[in-house]
Amino acid sequence: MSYFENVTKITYEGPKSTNPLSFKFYNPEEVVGNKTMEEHLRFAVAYWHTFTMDGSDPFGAGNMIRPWDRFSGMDLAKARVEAAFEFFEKLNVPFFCFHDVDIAPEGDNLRETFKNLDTIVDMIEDYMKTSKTKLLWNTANMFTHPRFVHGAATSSNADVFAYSAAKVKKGLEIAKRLGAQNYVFWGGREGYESLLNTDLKLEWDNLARFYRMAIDYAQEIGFDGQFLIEPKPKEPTKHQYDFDVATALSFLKTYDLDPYFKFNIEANHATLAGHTFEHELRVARIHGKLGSVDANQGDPLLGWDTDEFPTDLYATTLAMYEILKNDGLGKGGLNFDAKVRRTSFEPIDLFYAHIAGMDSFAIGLKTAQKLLDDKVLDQFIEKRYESYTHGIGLDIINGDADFKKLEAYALQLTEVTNPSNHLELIKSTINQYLLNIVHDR
Ligand code: XUL
Ligand code: CO
Repeated sequence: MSYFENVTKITYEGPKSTNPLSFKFYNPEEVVGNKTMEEHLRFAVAYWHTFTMDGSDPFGAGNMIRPWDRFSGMDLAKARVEAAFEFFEKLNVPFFCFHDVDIAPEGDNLRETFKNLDTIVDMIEDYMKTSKTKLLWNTANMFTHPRFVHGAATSSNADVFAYSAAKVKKGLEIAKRLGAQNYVFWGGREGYESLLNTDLKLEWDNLARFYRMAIDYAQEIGFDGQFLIEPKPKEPTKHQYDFDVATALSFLKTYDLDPYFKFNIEANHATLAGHTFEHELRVARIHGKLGSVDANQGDPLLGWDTDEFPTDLYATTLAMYEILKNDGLGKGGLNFDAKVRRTSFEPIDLFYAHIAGMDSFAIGLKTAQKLLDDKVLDQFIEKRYESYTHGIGLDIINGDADFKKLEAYALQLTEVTNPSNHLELIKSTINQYLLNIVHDR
């Protein structure tokens, strides 16, 4: 039985192709730098957006047409697995990601929920035996159900802390069984609404206790995937604890948890935090903490997490630049935590959207590789900080300067002259590289 019968396997047809169901730039086997595109980009389909979302928003009902919608309950969960593996195969994608509640419905109690999960995980495990698509990461949804109203690990209710621990325990067992490369923690409700009634210190301590228990249990069962924290400043919570990379890193360091985690950086979370995507990637990278990416984009005119498919070539280029500088994502990948717009409600749009995202990152990859090969940004940066390579600058770097020496040096300066940054020249150079890649010159 087929869920997408009008679609055959999507292949690379090149930039001149007019076939909407083909890749114009993503050519999995093409070598860029030292790896194939498939190895560089490690694309993943997000189960929730692609197989469970119905298009509803705070003002409108679900409107998506999905071929599995004639089913319900566990039959629906099973149909989604069948559809998912057909989709992965047709899109030729190497990875997927899910929350526990995406793959199986919750039962009347936790025991039943786990039973439902076991049934579906059995089925997924079976599919994975013959599919090339692997599990990039899984996670536990600890934000949708009303029990998480006050948070999960940071809830004021210890029963909820325990419930959350049980869900993550199960999630780690599933990760181990399915060979997940990573396990993600996104604390959608780990934060506060008001400080008037919040014991901030207790909540932070509890979050650290929770992470410690997760590390211990992963070690106990021999799960060797990478733990990832996905920062987000707000939404649904007014103030989320894992606000951005810098905040989450300081939390991890305070509790001596930093050796066990890297970050899963989401583009739209970065912009919600008032940063660029590349800022978050850079901060994670320079601390050796760039683990994985939720590849999407926001809308500058809307102030929330719109989770659009990434099509901004400037953003994908600068993101891939950071990833190449990081020598790749290791166990991580580019997960399309992205949804089709409510107005794109036909099943075929799921393919169009992923193709758009994959082609956009392929262009970003090729452009970034060329920028690196030609040392374009490196040269600008080298020149800009040149004053630290000799004289007083080198003394500062080498620890051979103190305030007294610097004062003496400053006093004998007759004038301080600064060179221009030439930022517009840099931007137009990047445009030139982008257009040359797109036109294959
Ligand atoms: C929410 C979000 C999540 C995480 C996984 O903004 O990004 O889907 O990626 O829980
Ligand atoms: Co995400």
